[in-house]
Amino acid sequence: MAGPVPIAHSLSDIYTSDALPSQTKRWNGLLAKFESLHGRAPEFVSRAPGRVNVIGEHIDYSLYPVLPMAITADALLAVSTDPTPTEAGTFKITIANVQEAKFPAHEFDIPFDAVDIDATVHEWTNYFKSGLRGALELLRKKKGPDFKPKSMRILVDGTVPTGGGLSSSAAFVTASALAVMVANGEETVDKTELTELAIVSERAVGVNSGGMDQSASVFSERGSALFVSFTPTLKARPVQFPETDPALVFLIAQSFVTSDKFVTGPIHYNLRVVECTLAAAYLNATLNPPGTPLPTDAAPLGISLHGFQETYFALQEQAGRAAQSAPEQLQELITLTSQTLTKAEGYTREEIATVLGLTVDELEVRFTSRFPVRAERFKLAQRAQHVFGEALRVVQFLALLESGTGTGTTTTTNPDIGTQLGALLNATQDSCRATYECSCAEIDTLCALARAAGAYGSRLTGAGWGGCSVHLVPAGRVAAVREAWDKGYYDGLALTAEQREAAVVVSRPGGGSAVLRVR
Ligand code: NG1
Ligand code: MG
Repeated sequence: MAGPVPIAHSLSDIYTSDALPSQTKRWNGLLAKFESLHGRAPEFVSRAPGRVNVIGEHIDYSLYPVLPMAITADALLAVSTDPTPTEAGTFKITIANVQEAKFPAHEFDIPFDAVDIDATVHEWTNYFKSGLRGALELLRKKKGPDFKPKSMRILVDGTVPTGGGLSSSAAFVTASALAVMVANGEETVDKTELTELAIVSERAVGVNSGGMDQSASVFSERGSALFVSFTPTLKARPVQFPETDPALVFLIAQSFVTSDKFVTGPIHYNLRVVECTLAAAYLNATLNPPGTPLPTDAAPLGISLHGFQETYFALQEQAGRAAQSAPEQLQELITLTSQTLTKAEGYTREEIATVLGLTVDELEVRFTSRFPVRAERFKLAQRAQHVFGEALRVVQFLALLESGTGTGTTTTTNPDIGTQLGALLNATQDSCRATYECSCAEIDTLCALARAAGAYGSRLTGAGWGGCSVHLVPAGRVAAVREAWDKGYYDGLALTAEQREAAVVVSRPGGGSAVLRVR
Protein backbone atom coordinates (compact mmCIF):
# COMPACT_ATOMS: atom_id res chain seq x y z
CA MET A 1 0.00 0.00 0.00
CA ALA A 2 1.14 3.52 -0.69
CA GLY A 3 2.05 5.87 2.17
CA PRO A 4 5.13 6.47 4.27
CA VAL A 5 7.78 3.88 5.14
CA PRO A 6 6.75 2.66 8.60
CA ILE A 7 8.60 3.67 11.73
CA ALA A 8 8.99 0.50 13.79
CA HIS A 9 8.94 0.67 17.56
CA SER A 10 10.22 -2.81 18.26
CA LEU A 11 11.54 -5.75 16.32
CA SER A 12 8.16 -7.44 16.53
CA ASP A 13 6.90 -4.69 14.21
CA ILE A 14 9.42 -5.90 11.65
CA TYR A 15 9.85 -9.66 11.87
CA THR A 16 7.58 -12.68 12.09
CA SER A 17 7.58 -14.34 15.51
CA ASP A 18 9.63 -17.33 14.34
CA ALA A 19 12.43 -14.97 13.28
CA LEU A 20 12.42 -12.81 16.43
CA PRO A 21 14.91 -14.68 18.67
CA SER A 22 17.71 -14.77 16.10
CA GLN A 23 16.96 -11.25 14.85
CA THR A 24 17.05 -9.84 18.38
CA LYS A 25 20.50 -11.31 18.84
CA ARG A 26 21.66 -9.95 15.53
CA TRP A 27 20.35 -6.41 16.16
CA ASN A 28 21.90 -6.33 19.62
CA GLY A 29 25.20 -7.33 18.06
CA LEU A 30 24.91 -4.58 15.47
CA LEU A 31 24.10 -1.89 18.03
CA ALA A 32 26.90 -3.02 20.35
CA LYS A 33 29.42 -3.02 17.54
CA PHE A 34 28.32 0.44 16.45
CA GLU A 35 28.88 1.75 19.99
CA SER A 36 32.28 0.17 20.25
CA LEU A 37 33.30 1.76 16.92
CA HIS A 38 31.89 5.23 17.52
CA GLY A 39 31.50 5.55 21.29
CA ARG A 40 27.78 6.23 20.99
CA ALA A 41 24.63 4.46 19.97
CA PRO A 42 23.30 4.94 16.45
CA GLU A 43 20.35 7.30 16.01
CA PHE A 44 18.38 4.88 13.88
CA VAL A 45 18.55 1.73 11.83
CA SER A 46 17.15 1.54 8.30
CA ARG A 47 16.08 -1.84 7.04
CA ALA A 48 15.18 -3.23 3.63
CA PRO A 49 14.61 -6.92 2.86
CA GLY A 50 15.56 -9.17 -0.03
CA ARG A 51 12.86 -10.90 -1.98
CA VAL A 52 11.96 -14.07 -3.73
CA ASN A 53 10.09 -13.74 -6.99
CA VAL A 54 7.13 -16.10 -7.10
CA ILE A 55 6.33 -15.56 -10.77
CA GLY A 56 7.02 -12.98 -13.48
CA GLU A 57 10.68 -13.48 -14.33
CA HIS A 58 12.62 -11.12 -16.56
CA ILE A 59 9.54 -9.11 -17.45
CA ASP A 60 9.75 -6.18 -15.03
CA TYR A 61 12.12 -4.29 -17.34
CA SER A 62 9.59 -4.79 -20.13
CA LEU A 63 7.13 -3.15 -17.70
CA TYR A 64 4.90 -6.19 -17.14
CA PRO A 65 3.50 -6.89 -13.66
CA VAL A 66 5.29 -9.35 -11.36
CA LEU A 67 4.52 -11.20 -8.13
CA PRO A 68 7.43 -11.22 -5.65
CA MET A 69 7.41 -11.44 -1.86
CA ALA A 70 9.85 -10.09 0.72
CA ILE A 71 11.93 -12.53 2.72
CA THR A 72 13.22 -12.22 6.28
CA ALA A 73 16.84 -11.74 5.20
CA ASP A 74 17.61 -8.04 4.86
CA ALA A 75 20.12 -5.21 4.83
CA LEU A 76 20.42 -3.07 7.97
CA LEU A 77 22.20 0.27 8.21
CA ALA A 78 22.84 1.58 11.72
CA VAL A 79 23.40 5.31 11.40
CA SER A 80 24.42 8.33 13.38
CA THR A 81 24.93 11.77 11.90
CA ASP A 82 27.45 14.55 12.42
CA PRO A 83 26.84 18.17 11.55
CA THR A 84 28.47 19.23 8.30
CA PRO A 85 31.06 21.98 8.86
CA THR A 86 29.61 25.11 7.28
CA GLU A 87 32.91 26.04 5.66
CA ALA A 88 33.53 22.71 3.98
CA GLY A 89 32.39 21.93 0.48
CA THR A 90 32.22 18.27 1.37
CA PHE A 91 30.55 15.93 3.83
CA LYS A 92 31.95 12.74 5.28
CA ILE A 93 30.70 9.16 5.00
CA THR A 94 32.28 6.62 7.33
CA ILE A 95 31.01 3.18 6.42
CA ALA A 96 31.85 -0.25 7.79
CA ASN A 97 30.33 -3.70 7.60
CA VAL A 98 29.94 -6.29 10.35
CA GLN A 99 31.62 -8.70 7.92
CA GLU A 100 34.76 -6.59 7.89
CA ALA A 101 37.03 -9.11 6.16
CA LYS A 102 34.75 -9.46 3.17
CA PHE A 103 33.60 -5.84 3.07
CA PRO A 104 36.38 -3.53 4.28
CA ALA A 105 35.56 -0.18 5.89
CA HIS A 106 35.91 3.13 4.02
CA GLU A 107 35.84 6.85 4.60
CA PHE A 108 34.80 9.21 1.87
CA ASP A 109 34.84 12.98 1.63
CA ILE A 110 32.11 13.77 -0.83
CA PRO A 111 31.41 17.10 -2.54
CA PHE A 112 27.84 18.29 -1.85
CA ASP A 113 26.66 17.88 -5.38
CA ALA A 114 28.76 15.10 -6.90
CA VAL A 115 28.75 11.55 -5.60
CA ASP A 116 31.36 9.86 -7.71
CA ILE A 117 30.72 6.17 -8.47
CA ASP A 118 33.21 4.16 -10.45
CA ALA A 119 30.97 1.44 -11.88
CA THR A 120 33.99 -0.22 -13.50
CA VAL A 121 35.32 -1.44 -10.15
CA HIS A 122 33.44 -3.94 -8.10
CA GLU A 123 33.34 -2.31 -4.69
CA TRP A 124 30.67 -3.03 -2.09
CA THR A 125 30.28 0.61 -1.10
CA ASN A 126 29.19 1.47 -4.66
CA TYR A 127 25.75 0.17 -3.73
CA PHE A 128 25.61 2.56 -0.80
CA LYS A 129 26.85 5.41 -2.98
CA SER A 130 24.21 4.74 -5.60
CA GLY A 131 21.49 5.01 -2.94
CA LEU A 132 23.22 8.11 -1.58
CA ARG A 133 23.37 9.78 -4.96
CA GLY A 134 19.70 9.10 -5.70
CA ALA A 135 18.58 10.26 -2.27
CA LEU A 136 20.63 13.47 -2.46
CA GLU A 137 19.08 14.32 -5.81
CA LEU A 138 15.63 13.95 -4.30
CA LEU A 139 16.62 15.94 -1.19
CA ARG A 140 18.02 18.73 -3.31
CA LYS A 141 14.72 18.89 -5.18
CA LYS A 142 12.84 19.10 -1.89
CA LYS A 143 15.18 21.42 0.03
CA GLY A 144 16.64 23.57 -2.70
CA PRO A 145 20.13 23.94 -4.18
CA ASP A 146 21.77 25.13 -0.94
CA PHE A 147 21.02 21.89 0.85
CA LYS A 148 24.09 20.49 2.64
CA PRO A 149 24.01 16.74 3.32
CA LYS A 150 24.79 15.56 6.86
CA SER A 151 27.92 13.55 7.50
CA MET A 152 27.06 9.97 8.40
CA ARG A 153 28.64 7.11 10.33
CA ILE A 154 27.25 3.81 9.15
CA LEU A 155 27.53 0.17 10.13
CA VAL A 156 25.99 -2.31 7.70
CA ASP A 157 24.73 -5.81 8.38
CA GLY A 158 23.34 -7.73 5.41
CA THR A 159 21.97 -11.27 5.54
CA VAL A 160 20.71 -11.62 1.96
CA PRO A 161 23.20 -13.89 0.18
CA THR A 162 24.99 -11.99 -2.60
CA GLY A 163 24.75 -13.16 -6.20
CA GLY A 164 21.99 -15.51 -5.16
CA GLY A 165 18.88 -14.23 -6.88
CA LEU A 166 17.37 -12.92 -3.65
CA SER A 167 18.21 -9.34 -4.41
CA SER A 168 20.87 -8.43 -1.93
CA SER A 169 21.73 -5.46 -4.11
CA ALA A 170 18.25 -3.94 -4.08
CA ALA A 171 18.00 -4.50 -0.32
CA PHE A 172 21.27 -2.65 0.24
CA VAL A 173 20.56 0.19 -2.20
CA THR A 174 17.05 0.68 -0.82
CA ALA A 175 18.16 0.63 2.83
CA SER A 176 20.95 3.08 1.91
CA ALA A 177 18.65 5.54 0.17
CA LEU A 178 16.24 5.32 3.09
CA ALA A 179 19.05 5.93 5.58
CA VAL A 180 20.23 9.05 3.73
CA MET A 181 16.71 10.46 3.61
CA VAL A 182 16.17 9.92 7.35
CA ALA A 183 19.66 11.16 8.25
CA ASN A 184 18.88 14.40 6.47
CA GLY A 185 15.77 15.10 8.46
CA GLU A 186 13.03 13.47 6.40
CA GLU A 187 10.77 12.21 9.16
CA THR A 188 8.55 10.34 6.75
CA VAL A 189 9.71 8.86 3.49
CA ASP A 190 7.11 8.12 0.85
CA LYS A 191 7.20 4.48 -0.27
CA THR A 192 6.65 5.23 -3.95
CA GLU A 193 9.29 7.95 -3.93
CA LEU A 194 11.78 5.66 -2.21
CA THR A 195 11.11 2.80 -4.63
CA GLU A 196 11.44 4.92 -7.74
CA LEU A 197 14.60 6.47 -6.40
CA ALA A 198 16.08 3.06 -5.55
CA ILE A 199 15.29 1.70 -9.02
CA VAL A 200 17.07 4.53 -10.78
CA SER A 201 19.90 4.50 -8.23
CA GLU A 202 20.73 0.88 -8.81
CA ARG A 203 21.25 1.52 -12.50
CA ALA A 204 24.24 3.66 -11.50
CA VAL A 205 26.06 0.50 -10.43
CA GLY A 206 26.05 -0.78 -13.98
CA VAL A 207 22.93 -2.94 -14.05
CA ASN A 208 20.04 -2.07 -16.31
CA SER A 209 17.56 -3.32 -13.74
CA GLY A 210 13.79 -3.44 -13.71
CA GLY A 211 11.83 -2.35 -10.65
CA MET A 212 10.61 -5.55 -9.06
CA ASP A 213 13.20 -5.94 -6.33
CA GLN A 214 13.03 -2.43 -4.99
CA SER A 215 9.21 -2.51 -5.05
CA ALA A 216 9.15 -5.80 -3.16
CA SER A 217 11.70 -4.48 -0.69
CA VAL A 218 9.70 -1.35 0.08
CA PHE A 219 6.03 -2.32 -0.24
CA SER A 220 5.82 -5.90 1.02
CA GLU A 221 3.53 -6.74 3.91
CA ARG A 222 3.98 -9.64 6.28
CA GLY A 223 2.01 -12.70 5.21
CA SER A 224 1.37 -11.60 1.63
CA ALA A 225 2.98 -11.70 -1.76
CA LEU A 226 2.96 -8.44 -3.67
CA PHE A 227 1.44 -7.75 -7.06
CA VAL A 228 3.56 -5.01 -8.60
CA SER A 229 2.55 -3.17 -11.75
CA PHE A 230 4.65 -0.48 -13.39
CA THR A 231 2.22 1.27 -15.72
CA PRO A 232 0.70 3.81 -15.93
CA THR A 233 2.45 4.40 -12.59
CA LEU A 234 4.15 2.16 -10.05
CA LYS A 235 1.57 0.36 -7.90
CA ALA A 236 1.83 -2.50 -5.45
CA ARG A 237 -0.88 -4.43 -3.66
CA PRO A 238 -0.66 -7.39 -1.29
CA VAL A 239 -2.02 -10.73 -2.46
CA GLN A 240 -2.62 -13.54 0.00
CA PHE A 241 -2.05 -17.18 -0.64
CA PRO A 242 -5.17 -19.19 0.03
CA GLU A 243 -5.31 -21.58 2.94
CA THR A 244 -5.43 -25.09 1.58
CA ASP A 245 -5.18 -28.61 2.89
CA PRO A 246 -2.39 -29.62 2.54
CA ALA A 247 -0.96 -26.16 3.11
CA LEU A 248 1.11 -24.51 0.37
CA VAL A 249 4.75 -24.03 1.36
CA PHE A 250 7.42 -22.11 -0.54
CA LEU A 251 10.94 -23.48 -0.30
CA ILE A 252 13.94 -21.52 -1.51
CA ALA A 253 16.93 -23.63 -2.49
CA GLN A 254 20.32 -22.21 -3.35
CA SER A 255 22.35 -23.63 -6.20
CA PHE A 256 25.60 -22.13 -4.87
CA VAL A 257 26.37 -21.11 -8.42
CA THR A 258 27.14 -17.41 -8.10
CA SER A 259 25.97 -15.27 -10.92
CA ASP A 260 27.26 -11.76 -10.74
CA LYS A 261 25.56 -9.28 -13.03
CA PHE A 262 28.54 -7.00 -12.68
CA VAL A 263 30.75 -9.60 -14.35
CA THR A 264 28.37 -11.34 -16.75
CA GLY A 265 25.99 -8.47 -17.52
CA PRO A 266 27.27 -7.95 -21.08
CA ILE A 267 26.34 -11.50 -22.05
CA HIS A 268 23.48 -12.14 -19.66
CA TYR A 269 21.33 -9.62 -17.84
CA ASN A 270 22.09 -6.38 -19.64
CA LEU A 271 22.01 -8.22 -22.97
CA ARG A 272 18.50 -9.48 -22.24
CA VAL A 273 17.37 -5.93 -21.46
CA VAL A 274 18.76 -4.80 -24.81
CA GLU A 275 17.22 -7.76 -26.68
CA CYS A 276 13.77 -7.06 -25.23
CA THR A 277 14.05 -3.38 -26.10
CA LEU A 278 15.15 -4.17 -29.64
CA ALA A 279 12.30 -6.68 -29.98
CA ALA A 280 9.83 -3.94 -29.02
CA ALA A 281 11.30 -1.57 -31.60
CA TYR A 282 11.39 -4.27 -34.27
CA LEU A 283 7.79 -5.40 -33.71
CA ASN A 284 6.68 -1.78 -33.73
CA ALA A 285 8.47 -1.06 -37.01
CA THR A 286 7.02 -4.19 -38.59
CA LEU A 287 3.47 -4.38 -37.25
CA ASN A 288 2.45 -0.76 -36.68
CA PRO A 289 2.01 1.83 -39.44
CA PRO A 290 5.33 3.34 -40.61
CA GLY A 291 6.59 6.07 -38.34
CA THR A 292 4.52 5.05 -35.30
CA PRO A 293 6.49 6.09 -32.20
CA LEU A 294 6.51 3.90 -29.11
CA PRO A 295 5.65 5.76 -25.91
CA THR A 296 8.62 6.75 -23.80
CA ASP A 297 8.24 4.91 -20.52
CA ALA A 298 10.06 3.93 -17.32
CA ALA A 299 11.81 0.93 -18.91
CA PRO A 300 15.62 1.04 -18.65
CA LEU A 301 16.08 2.09 -22.29
CA GLY A 302 12.92 4.17 -22.51
CA ILE A 303 10.68 1.89 -24.61
CA SER A 304 9.30 -1.54 -23.82
CA LEU A 305 7.41 -4.57 -25.08
CA HIS A 306 4.53 -3.46 -22.86
CA GLY A 307 4.56 -0.09 -24.62
CA PHE A 308 4.44 -1.90 -27.94
CA GLN A 309 1.42 -3.94 -26.78
CA GLU A 310 -0.44 -0.78 -25.75
CA THR A 311 0.35 1.05 -28.95
CA TYR A 312 -0.53 -1.89 -31.17
CA PHE A 313 -3.94 -2.55 -29.64
CA ALA A 314 -4.81 1.14 -29.30
CA LEU A 315 -4.26 1.55 -33.05
CA GLN A 316 -6.28 -1.58 -33.76
CA GLU A 317 -9.16 -0.22 -31.71
CA GLN A 318 -8.96 3.14 -33.44
CA ALA A 319 -9.32 1.23 -36.68
CA GLY A 320 -12.59 -0.21 -35.39
CA ARG A 321 -11.57 -3.49 -33.79
CA ALA A 322 -13.28 -4.63 -30.58
CA ALA A 323 -11.27 -4.31 -27.36
CA GLN A 324 -9.45 -7.47 -26.28
CA SER A 325 -8.80 -8.64 -22.72
CA ALA A 326 -5.21 -8.69 -21.44
CA PRO A 327 -4.88 -12.49 -21.86
CA GLU A 328 -6.33 -12.29 -25.38
CA GLN A 329 -3.87 -9.57 -26.29
CA LEU A 330 -0.92 -11.53 -24.95
CA GLN A 331 -2.03 -14.68 -26.81
CA GLU A 332 -2.24 -12.69 -30.00
CA LEU A 333 1.20 -11.19 -29.45
CA ILE A 334 2.65 -14.68 -29.05
CA THR A 335 1.23 -15.63 -32.45
CA LEU A 336 2.28 -12.35 -34.07
CA THR A 337 5.80 -12.79 -32.72
CA SER A 338 6.17 -16.22 -34.27
CA GLN A 339 4.94 -14.84 -37.61
CA THR A 340 7.08 -11.71 -37.52
CA LEU A 341 10.31 -12.73 -35.82
CA THR A 342 11.12 -15.86 -37.76
CA LYS A 343 14.92 -16.03 -37.47
CA ALA A 344 15.68 -18.45 -34.64
CA GLU A 345 19.41 -17.82 -34.99
CA GLY A 346 18.86 -14.17 -34.07
CA TYR A 347 19.26 -10.82 -35.81
CA THR A 348 22.45 -8.91 -36.55
CA ARG A 349 22.89 -5.19 -35.82
CA GLU A 350 22.70 -4.54 -39.57
CA GLU A 351 19.41 -6.41 -39.94
CA ILE A 352 17.79 -4.64 -37.03
CA ALA A 353 19.09 -1.21 -38.05
CA THR A 354 17.65 -1.65 -41.55
CA VAL A 355 14.18 -2.48 -40.22
CA LEU A 356 14.30 0.45 -37.79
CA GLY A 357 15.52 2.84 -40.48
CA LEU A 358 18.73 3.61 -38.57
CA THR A 359 22.42 3.28 -39.29
CA VAL A 360 24.30 0.72 -37.22
CA ASP A 361 26.04 3.59 -35.40
CA GLU A 362 22.71 5.16 -34.55
CA LEU A 363 21.44 1.79 -33.35
CA GLU A 364 24.43 1.43 -31.06
CA VAL A 365 24.13 4.91 -29.65
CA ARG A 366 20.44 4.41 -28.95
CA PHE A 367 20.42 0.82 -27.64
CA THR A 368 23.77 -0.73 -26.84
CA SER A 369 26.02 1.99 -25.53
CA ARG A 370 24.64 2.80 -22.08
CA PHE A 371 25.59 -0.60 -20.72
CA PRO A 372 28.05 -2.74 -22.63
CA VAL A 373 26.70 -5.90 -24.27
CA ARG A 374 28.58 -8.57 -26.15
CA ALA A 375 26.67 -10.33 -28.94
CA GLU A 376 26.82 -10.84 -32.69
CA ARG A 377 23.15 -11.71 -32.92
CA PHE A 378 20.19 -10.68 -30.84
CA LYS A 379 17.59 -13.37 -30.21
CA LEU A 380 14.55 -11.17 -30.55
CA ALA A 381 12.04 -13.97 -31.25
CA GLN A 382 12.90 -16.05 -28.20
CA ARG A 383 13.07 -13.07 -25.85
CA ALA A 384 9.72 -11.64 -26.95
CA GLN A 385 8.08 -15.09 -26.76
CA HIS A 386 9.27 -15.52 -23.19
CA VAL A 387 8.13 -12.07 -22.12
CA PHE A 388 4.61 -12.33 -23.57
CA GLY A 389 4.21 -15.90 -22.30
CA GLU A 390 5.47 -15.01 -18.83
CA ALA A 391 3.24 -11.92 -18.65
CA LEU A 392 0.32 -14.21 -19.45
CA ARG A 393 1.32 -16.68 -16.74
CA VAL A 394 1.37 -13.88 -14.16
CA VAL A 395 -2.21 -12.97 -15.11
CA GLN A 396 -3.23 -16.63 -14.84
CA PHE A 397 -1.42 -17.13 -11.53
CA LEU A 398 -3.07 -14.10 -9.99
CA ALA A 399 -6.48 -15.19 -11.26
CA LEU A 400 -6.00 -18.59 -9.61
CA LEU A 401 -4.97 -17.02 -6.32
CA GLU A 402 -7.96 -14.73 -6.34
CA SER A 403 -10.54 -17.16 -7.68
CA GLY A 404 -12.90 -18.43 -5.06
CA THR A 405 -11.49 -16.10 -2.45
CA GLY A 406 -13.85 -13.37 -1.43
CA THR A 407 -12.50 -10.09 -0.12
CA GLY A 408 -10.96 -10.58 3.29
CA THR A 409 -11.03 -14.36 3.13
CA THR A 410 -8.23 -16.64 2.11
CA THR A 411 -10.10 -19.87 1.61
CA THR A 412 -10.35 -21.41 -1.81
CA THR A 413 -12.93 -23.73 -3.30
CA ASN A 414 -10.45 -25.04 -5.85
CA PRO A 415 -9.07 -28.41 -4.68
CA ASP A 416 -6.45 -28.48 -7.46
CA ILE A 417 -5.03 -25.02 -6.89
CA GLY A 418 -1.61 -26.31 -5.81
CA THR A 419 -1.21 -28.38 -8.97
CA GLN A 420 -2.46 -25.56 -11.16
CA LEU A 421 -0.19 -22.92 -9.62
CA GLY A 422 2.68 -25.40 -9.82
CA ALA A 423 2.08 -26.03 -13.52
CA LEU A 424 2.49 -22.32 -14.19
CA LEU A 425 5.75 -22.23 -12.20
CA ASN A 426 7.02 -25.22 -14.18
CA ALA A 427 6.07 -23.53 -17.44
CA THR A 428 8.05 -20.48 -16.33
CA GLN A 429 11.09 -22.64 -15.68
CA ASP A 430 10.77 -24.30 -19.11
CA SER A 431 10.59 -20.90 -20.76
CA CYS A 432 13.52 -19.54 -18.75
CA ARG A 433 15.60 -22.58 -19.62
CA ALA A 434 14.79 -23.10 -23.29
CA THR A 435 13.60 -19.74 -24.59
CA TYR A 436 15.12 -17.03 -22.42
CA GLU A 437 18.24 -19.07 -21.70
CA CYS A 438 18.70 -17.79 -18.18
CA SER A 439 18.78 -21.06 -16.23
CA CYS A 440 21.76 -23.35 -15.65
CA ALA A 441 22.28 -27.10 -15.24
CA GLU A 442 22.41 -26.91 -11.43
CA ILE A 443 19.09 -25.07 -11.16
CA ASP A 444 17.54 -27.52 -13.62
CA THR A 445 18.72 -30.38 -11.41
CA LEU A 446 17.25 -28.83 -8.24
CA CYS A 447 13.93 -28.37 -10.04
CA ALA A 448 13.86 -31.92 -11.40
CA LEU A 449 14.69 -33.39 -7.98
CA ALA A 450 11.99 -31.36 -6.25
CA ARG A 451 9.29 -32.23 -8.76
CA ALA A 452 10.14 -35.92 -8.57
CA ALA A 453 9.83 -35.73 -4.77
CA GLY A 454 6.39 -34.15 -4.90
CA ALA A 455 6.78 -30.39 -5.44
CA TYR A 456 3.86 -28.83 -7.30
CA GLY A 457 6.14 -26.51 -9.20
CA SER A 458 9.81 -25.51 -9.31
CA ARG A 459 11.74 -22.77 -11.01
CA LEU A 460 14.64 -20.37 -10.81
CA THR A 461 13.99 -17.06 -9.08
CA GLY A 462 15.63 -13.73 -9.78
CA ALA A 463 17.93 -13.17 -12.70
CA GLY A 464 19.03 -16.81 -12.97
CA TRP A 465 22.24 -18.24 -14.48
CA GLY A 466 22.73 -19.61 -10.98
CA GLY A 467 21.49 -18.28 -7.67
CA CYS A 468 18.30 -19.48 -6.06
CA SER A 469 15.31 -21.55 -7.00
CA VAL A 470 11.79 -21.41 -5.60
CA HIS A 471 9.48 -24.38 -5.12
CA LEU A 472 5.80 -24.67 -4.28
CA VAL A 473 5.46 -27.77 -2.16
CA PRO A 474 2.51 -29.36 -0.33
CA ALA A 475 3.32 -29.29 3.39
CA GLY A 476 3.50 -33.08 3.56
CA ARG A 477 6.24 -33.30 0.94
CA VAL A 478 8.68 -30.74 2.38
CA ALA A 479 10.82 -33.37 4.12
CA ALA A 480 10.91 -35.59 1.02
CA VAL A 481 11.98 -32.69 -1.19
CA ARG A 482 14.74 -31.68 1.22
CA GLU A 483 16.00 -35.23 1.34
CA ALA A 484 16.02 -35.50 -2.44
CA TRP A 485 18.13 -32.32 -2.66
CA ASP A 486 20.58 -33.56 -0.04
CA LYS A 487 21.11 -36.88 -1.78
CA GLY A 488 20.88 -35.67 -5.34
CA TYR A 489 22.66 -32.31 -5.08
CA TYR A 490 24.05 -30.89 -1.86
CA ASP A 491 25.91 -34.03 -0.74
CA GLY A 492 27.97 -33.74 -3.91
CA LEU A 493 29.12 -30.16 -3.17
CA ALA A 494 31.89 -29.35 -0.73
CA LEU A 495 29.76 -27.09 1.47
CA THR A 496 30.67 -25.65 4.85
CA ALA A 497 28.29 -26.40 7.72
CA GLU A 498 27.11 -22.82 7.50
CA GLN A 499 26.37 -23.06 3.77
CA ARG A 500 24.59 -26.34 4.31
CA GLU A 501 22.46 -24.71 6.98
CA ALA A 502 21.52 -21.81 4.65
CA ALA A 503 21.01 -23.94 1.53
CA VAL A 504 17.28 -24.38 1.93
CA VAL A 505 14.81 -22.12 3.70
CA VAL A 506 11.08 -22.20 4.14
CA SER A 507 10.04 -18.79 2.95
CA ARG A 508 7.39 -16.92 4.87
CA PRO A 509 6.36 -13.64 3.23
CA GLY A 510 7.98 -10.88 5.28
CA GLY A 511 7.36 -7.16 5.73
CA GLY A 512 8.99 -4.37 3.72
CA SER A 513 11.37 -1.54 4.55
CA ALA A 514 11.22 0.17 7.90
CA VAL A 515 13.10 2.59 10.14
CA LEU A 516 13.71 1.90 13.79
CA ARG A 517 14.65 4.86 15.97
CA VAL A 518 17.29 3.92 18.50
CA ARG A 519 17.65 7.24 20.31
P1 NG1 B 1 18.22 -10.27 -9.14
O1 NG1 B 1 19.34 -10.72 -9.98
O2 NG1 B 1 17.62 -11.37 -8.37
O3 NG1 B 1 18.60 -9.10 -8.32
C1 NG1 B 1 17.16 -9.21 -11.37
C2 NG1 B 1 16.65 -7.79 -11.46
C3 NG1 B 1 15.12 -7.72 -11.39
C4 NG1 B 1 14.50 -8.66 -12.38
C5 NG1 B 1 15.10 -10.06 -12.20
C6 NG1 B 1 14.60 -11.05 -13.21
C7 NG1 B 1 18.17 -6.14 -10.51
C8 NG1 B 1 18.47 -5.30 -9.34
N1 NG1 B 1 17.16 -6.97 -10.38
O4 NG1 B 1 17.01 -9.74 -10.09
O5 NG1 B 1 14.69 -6.39 -11.61
O6 NG1 B 1 14.67 -8.20 -13.70
O7 NG1 B 1 16.52 -10.05 -12.30
O8 NG1 B 1 13.22 -11.20 -13.14
O9 NG1 B 1 18.83 -6.05 -11.52
MG1 MG C 1 20.50 -7.88 -7.56
